[in-house]
Amino acid sequence: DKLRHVDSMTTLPSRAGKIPKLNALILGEALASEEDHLIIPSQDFSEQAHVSSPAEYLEMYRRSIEDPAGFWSDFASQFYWKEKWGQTVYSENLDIRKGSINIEWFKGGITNICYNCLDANIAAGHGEKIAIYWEGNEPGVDATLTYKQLLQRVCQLANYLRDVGVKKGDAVLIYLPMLMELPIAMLACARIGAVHSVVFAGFSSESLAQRIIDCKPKIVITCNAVQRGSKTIYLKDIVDAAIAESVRNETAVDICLTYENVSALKKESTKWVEGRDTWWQDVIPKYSDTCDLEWVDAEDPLFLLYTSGSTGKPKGVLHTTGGYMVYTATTFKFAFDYKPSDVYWCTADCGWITGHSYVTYGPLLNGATVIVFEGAPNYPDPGRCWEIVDKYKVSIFYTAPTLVRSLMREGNEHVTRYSRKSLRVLGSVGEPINPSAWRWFFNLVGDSRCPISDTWWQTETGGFMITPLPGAWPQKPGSATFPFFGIQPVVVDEKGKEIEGECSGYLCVKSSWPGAFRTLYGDHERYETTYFSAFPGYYFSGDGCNRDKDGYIWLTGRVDDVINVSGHRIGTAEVESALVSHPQCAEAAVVGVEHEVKGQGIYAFVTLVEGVPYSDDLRKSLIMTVRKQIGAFAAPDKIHWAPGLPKTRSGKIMRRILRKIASKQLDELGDISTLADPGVVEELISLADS
Ligand code: 6R9
Repeated sequence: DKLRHVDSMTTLPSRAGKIPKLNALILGEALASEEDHLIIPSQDFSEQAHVSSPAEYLEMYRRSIEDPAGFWSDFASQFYWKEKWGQTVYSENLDIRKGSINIEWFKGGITNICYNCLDANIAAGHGEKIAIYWEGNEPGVDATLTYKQLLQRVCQLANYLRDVGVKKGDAVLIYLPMLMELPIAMLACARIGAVHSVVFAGFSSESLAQRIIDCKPKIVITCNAVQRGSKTIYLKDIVDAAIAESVRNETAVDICLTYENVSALKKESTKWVEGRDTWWQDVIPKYSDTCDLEWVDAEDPLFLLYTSGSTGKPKGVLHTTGGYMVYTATTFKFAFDYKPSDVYWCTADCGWITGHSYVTYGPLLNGATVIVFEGAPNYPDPGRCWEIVDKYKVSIFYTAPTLVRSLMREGNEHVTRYSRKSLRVLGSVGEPINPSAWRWFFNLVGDSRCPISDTWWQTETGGFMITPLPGAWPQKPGSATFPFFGIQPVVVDEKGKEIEGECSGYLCVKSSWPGAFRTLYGDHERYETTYFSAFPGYYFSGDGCNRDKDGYIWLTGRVDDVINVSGHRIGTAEVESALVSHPQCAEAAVVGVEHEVKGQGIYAFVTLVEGVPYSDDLRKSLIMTVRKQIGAFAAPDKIHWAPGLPKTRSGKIMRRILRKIASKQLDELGDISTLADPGVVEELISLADS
């Protein structure tokens, strides 16, 4: 009976070779073997799902690979296009050996994503449906917006932006916490064809300045302050410092539009620069609540989002309009089995890609009711999430493994005192979810009733790449399972050769998909070298993975110099450059170590300037420097004093050895004979706990 859904499966042809084999017989064998712990969706769930069985998935998947143009055109046609795209639905070159990397979808199609999120849903009769339930930091502080009201708010801001001279293609920088004004600002930009660049409001003034200098926005949108948990963060002060720094770098910001977030701080105590600063509440309500659209090409830019890479300079990932729209909407619908009656909550902040694609665009394009939560998930107590779930009858709950692990430690009673019976689908994103956290999430939070969509994707991919379809797949705790429609993942070895069957290697993708990023802002060459040169012919994700005998994919984490702390990407080089900017730090090498709650923690080896003694105050001051330069979330968990670092004779730091020392796997140090001075290893080990 357990094999109910596992019908016939075959090997399929594809655009560029074979697709991974999904073999029914092997899956059958796996079911029989104890160690795989397959979790089968209930018959009730599967029967009502958009995709009910592996066979149904395969049929759609086959079409998406054999006929991507037809497949994606069908989904694109569900949206409003002022003019349809041209003859060529997509064009792509992912092979650096054949010339410049180039991806285009629906070129020539004229549309507007804000129109499709709002006006189109209102035209379809959903104007009175709740678009956003806003839940403030303090329980009991909340607000709602219907689709109609949301459109009015978006239009007022869009009219203001136009009025102050923001035009199609101009960058607008948004530095806001999770207020309704954040998605409103994003949509207002989209409405007039401006390119939003949201910076997570946990970044420091220096990180913010770096981004302002890179994208040169006409205007910065922020608020006076925000209350997160029991802490108050004065965002306007951070923006003031960032703009001052930008001005020193010949980048002026003419306008700083500041929302008065009264729940956090009184207006009078906010510092003000006359002529530059404007209170949102003083100007925006005066504008008309209807606003003409700027129709844009499918390939016109929608937004920039900075993300960490393996060098110190953040990368401005650029997404365009049409493909991103079609892709976020379609992935949202299928991966969460979304139905119009659902209430959806994604705990991510709009400062990250998850908040772009799956708080804002994907859900609103589907006409969904979305929760926007300003606060911290453990404030005032660790039951807050489930209180919110019960309050709004949340049916789809999407979060990160780090939150699951931290709540797990607080005890089950914080969960079980709430009903949670509205929940139907759970989701996970940001890092691999370890099987024990998966099981707690599934068994306790979801009462063993709700499938978990463990969605693997990246800022660069725009939307889900590898994800379960709840209702279709028997799940294995900790595996992201199979590719979404149209995605052809391949596992390659270090020479870039595709490996078949059960294996481990580097995760690449071999053809484009509508939601793919098109370039790094202002640096197409870096785009090509970072993502398309390591393994020519493929997009390289930077992640390692295993594929098991049943074809399930298991992500194993980054293989480059990026650390994933609580689902936030942090480049080791960024932290190192912050550390060495400290006057008493001569050199630094940063590695990731396993961390019980955060997934990975930041472990920094630090060499001090000659003659400077190591002290606890200095340690604190080094950590403070990183907090100040990047943000609190990037603060090292451990500073390890290193009189010398293990280097090769050519001067390269051997991070492999540092990783072993950091994780105390001293019997796995490997060959250290190639080091210029093997003695430093002993010395480092002896200083580990000092
Ligand atoms: C969406 C997002 C991307 C990196 C990615 C990978 C890790 C994300 C994951 C996952 C395992 C998952 N990652 N989701 N690893 N399973 N379900 O997080 O984007 O911030 O760009 O990070 O996060 O390492 O390469 P982004």
